[in-house]
Amino acid sequence: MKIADARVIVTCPGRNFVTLKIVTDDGVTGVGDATLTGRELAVASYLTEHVVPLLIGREADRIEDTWQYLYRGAYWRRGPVTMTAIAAVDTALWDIKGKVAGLPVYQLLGGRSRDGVTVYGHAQAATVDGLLADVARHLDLGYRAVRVQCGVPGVADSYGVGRDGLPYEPAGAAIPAENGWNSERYLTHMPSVFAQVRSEFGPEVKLLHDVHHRLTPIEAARLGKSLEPYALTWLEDPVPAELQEGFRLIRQHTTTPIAVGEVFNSIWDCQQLITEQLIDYVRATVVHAGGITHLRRIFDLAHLYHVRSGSHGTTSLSPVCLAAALHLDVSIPNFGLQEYQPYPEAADAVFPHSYRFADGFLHPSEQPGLGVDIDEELAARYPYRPAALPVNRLEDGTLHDW
Ligand code: GCO
Ligand code: MG
Repeated sequence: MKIADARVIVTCPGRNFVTLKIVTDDGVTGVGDATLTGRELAVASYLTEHVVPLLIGREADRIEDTWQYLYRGAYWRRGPVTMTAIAAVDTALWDIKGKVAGLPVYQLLGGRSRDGVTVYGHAQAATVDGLLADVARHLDLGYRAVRVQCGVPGVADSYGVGRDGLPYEPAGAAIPAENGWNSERYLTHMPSVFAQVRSEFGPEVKLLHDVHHRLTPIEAARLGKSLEPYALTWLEDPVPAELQEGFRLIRQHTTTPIAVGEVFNSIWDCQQLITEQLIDYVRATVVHAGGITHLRRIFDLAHLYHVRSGSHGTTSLSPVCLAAALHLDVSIPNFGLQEYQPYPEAADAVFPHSYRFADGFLHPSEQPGLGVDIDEELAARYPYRPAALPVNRLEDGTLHDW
């Protein structure tokens, strides 16, 4: 069974998604997500110009060998563009292998380790009252875990808070929007927010919070310590993670669990974080961390060190990535949580899928393969629109992490 065709499909049903579709010589198709928000066309071109020509004529069942060929064979290793492209190929080949075997991909990964995948939703509002209402709404929908983001008085653009209560996952114009930030106001405000959420909803619900890379290690340590009474499930991306040893300082000061990794693209981005037990959850995803093959390697390493998975899963990744993530989530021994932000209708229609949400859990598809596809005709009705993530500045104009 050889690869006969591979094509890259770019579509924008609400936001830009890049999809690789591989077709074998006996007509089996597989899909892989290749979306890298704000840099979509770089991956599309990497795939079209440099990867697709290498795929044609290769054995479709040689997943590991193809992974090594694209990773080692490029000489230039790692990086988000390369690893997202490799992820798309890898994911599509797992999809094909599942279809050929007549099994959902999670069966090829060893079968179920649990009944369902616990997901967390995004509760958010500009004010604490609005936030309490949004947490209540999520609990009514069945969520057992919620990420809590709240506006900060005196800060124009707090991370994670959508305007007019709309879901927050910004990618606006081609030129990035400029947000404003003040860490001191944020550090002062957040403990009172969590105090109110806990006192309103009690100890059962899992509460999470995303700092979105905005603090220094000592500031993050202060935040973690001040939130200890509210028993967070995790504090996410407290600092930018290039400096892995920086997490040691946070660890020395607080027992608030730490999650990190949505921007990681290889096991080398988190090797020290994991082996020195500096984090509790690793948030790498299928699409940005080299596909099912490489992400499983990361989760296996994490398992040895009591680190659990907590994969990124917003609407900035396509339903193809989510479908693939669920097969891993349900099969690995050290699953923690899966992020989930429901897609707008147009995106759901472009990517027909059979995973489903019920009672706070997502359930992977039972169809052979990943159980997700792309409707190419419908996709063509939503042409690519350049859209960038925001940038962030301090009050004196200094560029800060967004
Ligand atoms: C999260 C993330 C996202 C990212 C976004 C970038 O935890 O959900 O931080 O919201 O900002 O996916 O495109
Ligand atoms: Mg995040």
